[in-house]
Amino acid sequence: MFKRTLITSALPYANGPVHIGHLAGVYVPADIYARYLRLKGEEVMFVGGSDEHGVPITIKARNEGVTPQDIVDRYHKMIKESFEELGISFDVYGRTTSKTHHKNASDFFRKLYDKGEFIEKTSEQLYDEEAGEFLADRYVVGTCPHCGKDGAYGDQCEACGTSLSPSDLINPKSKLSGSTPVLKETSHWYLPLDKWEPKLRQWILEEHKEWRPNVYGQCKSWLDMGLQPRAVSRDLKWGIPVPVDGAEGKVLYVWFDAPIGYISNTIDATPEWEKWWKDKDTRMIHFIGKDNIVFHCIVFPAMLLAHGEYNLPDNVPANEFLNLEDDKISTSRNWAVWLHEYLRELPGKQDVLRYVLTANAPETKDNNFTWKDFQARNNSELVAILGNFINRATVLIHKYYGGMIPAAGELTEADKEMMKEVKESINSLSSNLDNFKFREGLKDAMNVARIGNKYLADTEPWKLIKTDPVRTATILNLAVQLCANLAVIFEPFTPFMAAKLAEQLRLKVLKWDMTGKFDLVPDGIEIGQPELLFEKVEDAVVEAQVKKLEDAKQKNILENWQPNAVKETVDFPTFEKMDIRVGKVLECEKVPKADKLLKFKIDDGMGGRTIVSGIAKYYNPEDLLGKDVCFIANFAPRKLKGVESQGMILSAQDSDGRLVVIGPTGEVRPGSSVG
Ligand code: B3M
Ligand code: ZN
Repeated sequence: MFKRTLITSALPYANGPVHIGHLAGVYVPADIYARYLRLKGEEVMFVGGSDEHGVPITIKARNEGVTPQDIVDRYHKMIKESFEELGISFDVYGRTTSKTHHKNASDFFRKLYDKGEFIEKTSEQLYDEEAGEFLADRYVVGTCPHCGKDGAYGDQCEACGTSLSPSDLINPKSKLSGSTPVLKETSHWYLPLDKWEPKLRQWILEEHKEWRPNVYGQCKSWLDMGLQPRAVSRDLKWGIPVPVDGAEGKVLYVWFDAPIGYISNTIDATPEWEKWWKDKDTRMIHFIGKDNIVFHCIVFPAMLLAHGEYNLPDNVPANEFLNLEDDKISTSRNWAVWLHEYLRELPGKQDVLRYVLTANAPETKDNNFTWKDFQARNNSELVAILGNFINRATVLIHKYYGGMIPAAGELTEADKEMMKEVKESINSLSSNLDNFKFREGLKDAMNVARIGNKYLADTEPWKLIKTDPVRTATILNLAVQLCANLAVIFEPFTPFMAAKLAEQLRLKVLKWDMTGKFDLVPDGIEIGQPELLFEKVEDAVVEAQVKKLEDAKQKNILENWQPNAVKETVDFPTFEKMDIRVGKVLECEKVPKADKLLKFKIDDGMGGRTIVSGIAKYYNPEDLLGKDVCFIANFAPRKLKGVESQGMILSAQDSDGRLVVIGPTGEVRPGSSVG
């Protein structure tokens, strides 16, 4: 049996703010777990911090013309403050530019170096001759050798997810100067992962079959492919210098130093840090997103094994990804809900975000966040079920008893049944939280509120008060006890609401072993005034958020628009096959039941023809009346929504996707050929 739990959550890169994808994937579940264990009275250390090295930070600094230190100072502060405001209850939130971390990561490297755990290898790597620098990781972009998409980075193709080496890229280009890099020899230290493969295999594949299938499966496929030595140093200026003579200009690879940051931050948190990392009765849980699995399950454990003194993680409950309005969250496209903006624009709604992200947690597959769902979950779950029950119970206590808790009389079968159901839901909740099933756990917690609503609806104390005050007192006493249970079980999910409710019910502490009990609020005490725990989210609020996203998307499209690549060359006879003419619009109307289509009657100088065109979003039927347009006269006729279209009207597509009809700039007779 373990005595304590060390919880780590991935260290976000301090090169930008955090968004809902990070929260749903890592920080909200980690926080739920930490709060749950604390409620159970367990010894917990919840470690977070910023990852302040790595190429994304130096690229951002270069783009803005500031130093990498400026960038990490700005975002570390912003991330730390917004986590606090959301109620992420880190015991320590450190940073990898701290003195402690520099020393600790250097010592770690040096220990492995002295033990002979590294191999030193010389290889040819991409070098930017203009900038005079090697191009590590994201300093180089090119075409992905796997999916053929442009814009793949030196460490990963974001289009297909494959991890890459800079030298894998086709047509590599330097991000520093834009030039084509050359190959140049350089030497680096490598951690031979192959040496640790049998141990890792045994540890994960045999001893941790309970890990989530996505995590276990990814580890298995890595192990089955065979592990290779992995470079742990880079030729870069920003990072922790490699602590070896003759290693000038080389720093620790960010993925070598960052996980050591978990240890460094623990050192900063407590002089007793070693018990959290080395005692066999401590267990460690890493909360991460799926893109970090290999580093936390293979690379970092191999480092820990090579070091020899540290524990390996007991579980790595990695989440899949959260999409936003059915599209991949993307920092570069600004397709995200940023935490710091959410906190500013929807003040006081921390619990709602935590609730919605948990209800939609991407635990077993990618999931989707939409503002409509956000509103629905708030209004029809938090307000209508949870808030409503607590409000009804506490309002009635105030109305009938001036806020004093009435004593319960004899319990009926219905009371006992209700209490049994509550206990069952809470047992299921505990078991789900123990197994990192936060989404299911939240359903159990909500079920307790549903049981409460049903209990009041069935027993109708507002009617009974006139005929049976004794029975009414029992019902409302139990209802308040149920509210007290809700304060405890919702604390991990919605801590702000739980704290308010606890105060209202005069509960001094919340502990998990209070759950399932119905004597938590003593008879005769006076409870506080009912407060609105959740408020409705109005349409205008979510509409404004959706508009903000759409505006960002539009802006991004406009900024990144590029004309299409020119098509394959054609000769004149091929071009001439296309019979383009000028025609005059005689009539135009909407095609019924087709919101994209307009039906045109065109004077083509040959008796007229009908053409259907998909431009109804951009023109009203009367807009083009009397106008001259160009159309393809020998386009094979086709039926669109039952109407035969005898040609195609030409239009240009603007950068925002809008279609603009093409016509002659001067007087031309209908039927004239274009060429
Ligand atoms: N900063 C990568 C990421 O945010 C990285 C995590 C480090 S955890 C030690 O995906
Ligand atoms: Zn690719």
